[in-house]
Amino acid sequence: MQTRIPAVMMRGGTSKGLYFLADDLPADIATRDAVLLAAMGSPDIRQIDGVGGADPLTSKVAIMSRSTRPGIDVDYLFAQIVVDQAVVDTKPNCGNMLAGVGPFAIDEGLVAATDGETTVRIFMVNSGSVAEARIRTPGGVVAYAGDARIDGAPGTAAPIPIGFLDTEGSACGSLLPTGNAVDVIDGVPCTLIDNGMPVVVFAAAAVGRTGYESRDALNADDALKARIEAIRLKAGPMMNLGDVAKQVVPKMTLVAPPRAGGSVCTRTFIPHVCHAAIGVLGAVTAATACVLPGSPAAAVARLPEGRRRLVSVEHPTGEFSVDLEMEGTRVVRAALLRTARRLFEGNVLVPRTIWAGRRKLADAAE
Ligand code: NQM
Repeated sequence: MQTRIPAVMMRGGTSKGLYFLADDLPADIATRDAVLLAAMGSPDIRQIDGVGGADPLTSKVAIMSRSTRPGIDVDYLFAQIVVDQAVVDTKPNCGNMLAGVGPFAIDEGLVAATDGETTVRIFMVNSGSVAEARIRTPGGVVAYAGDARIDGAPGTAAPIPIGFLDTEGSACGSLLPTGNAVDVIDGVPCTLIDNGMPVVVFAAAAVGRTGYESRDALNADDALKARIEAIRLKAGPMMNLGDVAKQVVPKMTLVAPPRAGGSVCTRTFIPHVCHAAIGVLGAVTAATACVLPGSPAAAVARLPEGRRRLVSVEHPTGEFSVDLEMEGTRVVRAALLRTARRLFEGNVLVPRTIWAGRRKLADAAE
């Protein structure tokens, strides 16, 4: 016997995962996590017994509910389902899955659409901060088709502009949890920073790499991965994250001078696999490191001047433009463009031994 749980699979930006209504999942967190692991098929490197895509970028879950907070439409909780470990990490946020939240909320009737465009104000539970997404809704219905292109996802789709206001210190308590623009760990000058995502930013050259290596080459580079993990484990407590051995933060971003007309070149480990592109809040945070005087990122970045700065973050499959609004040297607002698409709708099934479901037993499926 299995339990059917209503779920929608969506591409959000350059990620993909299951979107749930909170009311359809167990209220008890341990049971919820067991359900999510079973749904995705973790722990298993192929996730063969679940619907996860056997990659951190496709092993993600978004849990939504109507918000009771003033001025907010929907609460969004993100969960990273670790592929090869029985770990569900709700510490980090995910700005890519965030792109699917507005369309999902409208499609599921959590938010009433207006004709033309609907602004959805989203409380991001993981980070305690707010994002505002603008969704195209001609005739009050979500339009997924459009002409916006983002690197890391093929084709074009309707644009979803997203603005972030209060992302500083999302998990670490402050933008620079050590108070420094530079901390030296294992001989490598690093910036320990959190503008929406805890990230350790350091020069690729400081670990003997160019920063232009392919994702595959970096994923095969065991010596580099071991060195980066040693730095990460030391950075975690310094960033107020405690022991991060079983957490997917901080992310680790190598920076190098831009070489494709952008502002900075990046390679990001999330944290044990190199990202095919770069995370959304990871990119906001890396861009923020670039405008930080004296940081390793500032040393290699080529930035525009002014109060509004479009920082083009190069990554393995293209670039990600982050629009930073500055007050002096401080970033007060970040905006960017994503797309999303509803891919599959129905029920995901988990063994009844894991959860018998909210509804009466007769509703459980064979
Ligand atoms: O940084 C991957 C992604 C992410 C996270 C990761 C993200 C973000 O690209 O906001 O979107 O860094 O694990 O989906």
